[in-house]
Amino acid sequence: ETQIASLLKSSDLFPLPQSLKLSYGTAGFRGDATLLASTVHRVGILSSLRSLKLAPSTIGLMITASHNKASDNGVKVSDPSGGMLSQEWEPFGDQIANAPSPQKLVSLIREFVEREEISIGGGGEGGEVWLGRDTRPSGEALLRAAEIGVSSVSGCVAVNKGVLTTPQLHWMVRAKNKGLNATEKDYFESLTTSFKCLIDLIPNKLESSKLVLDGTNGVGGEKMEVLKGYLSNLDIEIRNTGRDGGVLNESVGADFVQKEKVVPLGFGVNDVGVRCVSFDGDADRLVYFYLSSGEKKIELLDGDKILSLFALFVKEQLNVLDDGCCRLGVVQTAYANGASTDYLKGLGLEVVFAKTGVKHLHEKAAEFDVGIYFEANGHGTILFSEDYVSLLVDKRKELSEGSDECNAVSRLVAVSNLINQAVGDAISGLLLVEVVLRHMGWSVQKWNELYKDLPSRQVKVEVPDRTAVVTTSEETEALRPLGIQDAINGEIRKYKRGRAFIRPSGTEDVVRVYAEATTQEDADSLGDSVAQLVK
Ligand code: 16G
Ligand code: ZN
Repeated sequence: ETQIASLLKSSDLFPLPQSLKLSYGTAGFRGDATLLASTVHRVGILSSLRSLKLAPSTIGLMITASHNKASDNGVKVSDPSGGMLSQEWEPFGDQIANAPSPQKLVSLIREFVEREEISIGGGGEGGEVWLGRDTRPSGEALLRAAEIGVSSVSGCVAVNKGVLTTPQLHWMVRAKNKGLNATEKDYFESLTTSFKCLIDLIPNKLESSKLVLDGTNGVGGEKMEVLKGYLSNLDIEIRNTGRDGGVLNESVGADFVQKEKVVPLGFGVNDVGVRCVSFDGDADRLVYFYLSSGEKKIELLDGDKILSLFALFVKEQLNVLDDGCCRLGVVQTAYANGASTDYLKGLGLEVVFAKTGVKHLHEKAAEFDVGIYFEANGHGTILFSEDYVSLLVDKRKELSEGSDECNAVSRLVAVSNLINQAVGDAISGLLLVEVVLRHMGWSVQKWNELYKDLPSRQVKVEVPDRTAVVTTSEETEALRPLGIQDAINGEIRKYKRGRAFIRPSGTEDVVRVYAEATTQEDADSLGDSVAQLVK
């Protein structure tokens, strides 16, 4: 009963704003920051319950709205593995976030606690929630709301980890639950150690050229500056750090660069030919680019191209080992450029497709010994199964130091330590791209030539009810409205190498159309005619 009183008391502090209707979408809850205190407070409560349910374990709670505008914010939860909150708990998240009154909220919590058999304050293990936030001005107050929510569940403590990238928090939560060193410093040290190891293993090291980072005026640029202090082997200039008056995500960052295909603010004619990279607002996405002429238009190296580079490198190491027993797989979404899929299949790789949203790709990649996944927008990582890593570590003991096989094994083990095993991470992704380019002796231009993207077009269509569109699990075909897929197929057939699909957005009230063909005119025209079918 004191528990109920405590929940009621803390919920009274955070009334639900009128007309707020939220759903825990592909990226947690997001919205205008001024409306989110009650949501974040309630997600604090949810995180405590999750921690108690899985006791003893630590849960992560991240306050960020990623690539969205600076005045927005959001909240998402990391499970003990460092992965996204289990989908089974999302409906409960929706229910409590929308509960109209503290009384209703408490009764929903009571019901849930009973059903899930969560023991609160029963002398068992306590709960622990680690909190992080990006650099948004609203973050500090929202973090305070989360802390109050977490501690209103008896036996649970909130630990404020301050400003972090999303992948840093996920990494720390994962490490903590594995009983490993789990501070931010440990994160930087783990990355730098494996990066240096990979650089040392490069056979013919050439002088490397400068890399320029667009930090999107957010947390990623700030953290890269810290990391720079640990590294002697990386020539990097960091722009858009947020200190020079720039606004978070405003005409800068990975989302802007990937969607608009133009240079971010702070880049221009002096950068022609230079290797550049953009992070998003919470540094879980990266895309590379370069200017080929003095204009604003860029050559984009998106998630698909990063995936291809990684796949090539991993495959090269596996070939040295002649390791037929390693199941290497790649996971893409329907948005992957058709040319990238052809390229990967041409390498002899197994390519599978997942629904849009990191959790779906992650799940499929985890089925392989080594699973590489990327969304075209730049979110992705490489997952190594624990069994496969121990097999490698054992194997290394039998190999003679300095042999090709030994080096290949060492590279794979170092990659598994460098690349974030919890979620896509712009910082570790950047370090791996830099290693692989140096290993291959490639410029960014040379890397771009792996394959040529097919021209594509994306259209969003506003509809009265986007849930009327239902797709297959890979989102490549529409099952509803009835007959629409036949009509889409009819349009596709009119174009050489035509491909198109529709899907309801998970983050906006629209239906998205993607179209691809051999020329930009054809891709545009296919996109427009499919959009007409949706209207
Ligand atoms: C979210 C997803 C992202 C996906 C995007 C699609 C996470 C962490 N983020 O931002 O992966 O590409 O949604 O948005 O899962 P849409 O459904 O509106 O097209
Ligand atoms: Zn992000």
